[in-house]
Amino acid sequence: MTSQLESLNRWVDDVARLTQPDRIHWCDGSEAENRALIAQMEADGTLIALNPQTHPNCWLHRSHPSDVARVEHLTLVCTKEQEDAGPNNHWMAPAEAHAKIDALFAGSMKGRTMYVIPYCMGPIDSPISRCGVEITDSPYVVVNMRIMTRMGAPALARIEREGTFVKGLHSTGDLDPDKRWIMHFPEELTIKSIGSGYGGNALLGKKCHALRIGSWQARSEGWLAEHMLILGVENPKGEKTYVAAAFPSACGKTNFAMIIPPKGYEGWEVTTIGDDIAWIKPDAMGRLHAINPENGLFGVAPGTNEKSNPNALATLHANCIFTNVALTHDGDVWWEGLTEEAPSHLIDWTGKEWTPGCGRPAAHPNSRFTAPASQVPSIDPAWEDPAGVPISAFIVGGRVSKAFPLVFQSFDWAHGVYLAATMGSEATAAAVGQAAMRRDPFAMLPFCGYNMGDYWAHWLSIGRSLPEAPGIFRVNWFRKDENGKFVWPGFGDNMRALEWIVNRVKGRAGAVESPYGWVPRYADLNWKGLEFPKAKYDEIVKVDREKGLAEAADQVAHFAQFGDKLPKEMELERQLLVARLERSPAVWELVA
Ligand code: TSX
Ligand code: MN
Repeated sequence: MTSQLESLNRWVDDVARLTQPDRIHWCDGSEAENRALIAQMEADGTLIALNPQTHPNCWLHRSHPSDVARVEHLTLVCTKEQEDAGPNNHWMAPAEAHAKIDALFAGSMKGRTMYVIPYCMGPIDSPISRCGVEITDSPYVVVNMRIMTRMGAPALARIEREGTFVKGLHSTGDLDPDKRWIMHFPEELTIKSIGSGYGGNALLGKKCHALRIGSWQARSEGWLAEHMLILGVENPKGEKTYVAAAFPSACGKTNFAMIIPPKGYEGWEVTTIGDDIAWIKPDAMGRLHAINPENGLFGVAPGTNEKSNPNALATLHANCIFTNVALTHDGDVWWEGLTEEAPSHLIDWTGKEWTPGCGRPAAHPNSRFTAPASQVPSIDPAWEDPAGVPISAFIVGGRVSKAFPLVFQSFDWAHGVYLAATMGSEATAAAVGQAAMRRDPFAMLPFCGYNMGDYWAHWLSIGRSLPEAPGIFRVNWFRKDENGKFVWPGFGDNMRALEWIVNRVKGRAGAVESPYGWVPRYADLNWKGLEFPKAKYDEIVKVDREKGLAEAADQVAHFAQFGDKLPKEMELERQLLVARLERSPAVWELVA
């Protein structure tokens, strides 16, 4: 088979000449094709069938033990000018990068089949969606791409119609960590990845296309490609509000995307549009509309359980691929945190016998599930709406044990961009005293395909263009008391912060001005169904002046990295925070 599109055929020919596969297979995305690939992988041991009674059409894959995560030091952005990649990216000149990686691609598919995967990021009929073609020699990548993207014939038809697509070339190579590269050429809309079969390195539609190349395209075309979940909140009156939220890793982003309203919230509903990536574009009226460019979840398994995320668990009953989790004797899967007590015997993620207390984790800490988004019980009816959903608020957050209140609203758009540009999580190291912040601006540090200073300027510019900009909020579910215990119950009860956020943007919730931003008073939150006295609330809202000043001082070095790419507004917002803190009491507290 070949395509109607000359440029696509030529590229496929060039790649085949370089990599020398035995066969070329153009993926049509059909059920029959998927079944044949799975049968082949089951036969050669790449996939292990799970129990068809409890997990129909589900498979376990064990990766090479040295190939279990993204590799940031080998992930490059290769722009003509190094300054365009910025201090937030590893950089190599494009000519040198192509030469280096093409040498590794030479003959890398000998004896193997080369798969050509046309895919669409986002609903096939959405003007916000963008297409790509991934060439890979990994059938595991093909079956994962079929869950994670709209893959096959409809995507190819759109590519032929539009004439443009992002080129992604992937080869498993010999999995030698010293011959592993994930290279991005945003100016050529090209990705090249070799030496890893792991999701983030090999499923090129996700982080590589939808975020790194996507953010580059978004900047030049006037939209946003963000590392954000999208959810809908419907109140008992049937009024629906959509928000997008960015959190660094280990903050429970997928859990928040599928939050179940707690006791006291009868008649409320939260629905899920996406759990990882949002493509957001102003419509003709200047309202921001968002789509989820993905078609599935590629979620971290450990910690997922009936309490933390019942919706995710229910998603995993069928048609899923599990990577690097443990296997039970009856063909079921298990991971740390799934149940309080581990089964008495398991096969661990490397295929070895495992018993509780043997000193090794049964599932790899970064083990994953690949699951169709359509199976999420809370999936929003509009999740495939080609127009996207209107975004009323942005939420950003981090994992901080002191200093930052549970929830607060920025004073304006530029202050909101500043709150997101300085967000991060406390480094959990045992270091005593001052906890250092590991900053992850907009949760985009590993995923922004260009200079982060330019990215903040792009956010400022988008805000200026909007007649009614969404509110920007910062949250922190992780404040601890003097004994190191979490004060806020989190999980479903985060709904209380979410309701306040929704009401704020509708202009019907109160707040007071704190040094950090607008904070809800105790009476501004809905406490129905939860015993949470005001004294406890005061603990997670109060602002310690010295901690705040230390935080603001720590931001100086963070900003300095970006030199003259740093928008003036960022440093001015930092100085305004310092000024507010210097005039506040040693401990700023709510009066009412
Ligand atoms: O995902 C989390 N969220 C967001 C949920 C919508 N987690 C899990 C850790 C991140 C992967 C949380 N952990 C959250 C949270 O809001 N909060 C906490 C901290 C916490 C942990 C245990 C308790 C309370 C708070 N203990 C009891 O509830 C008994
Ligand atoms: Mn992510």
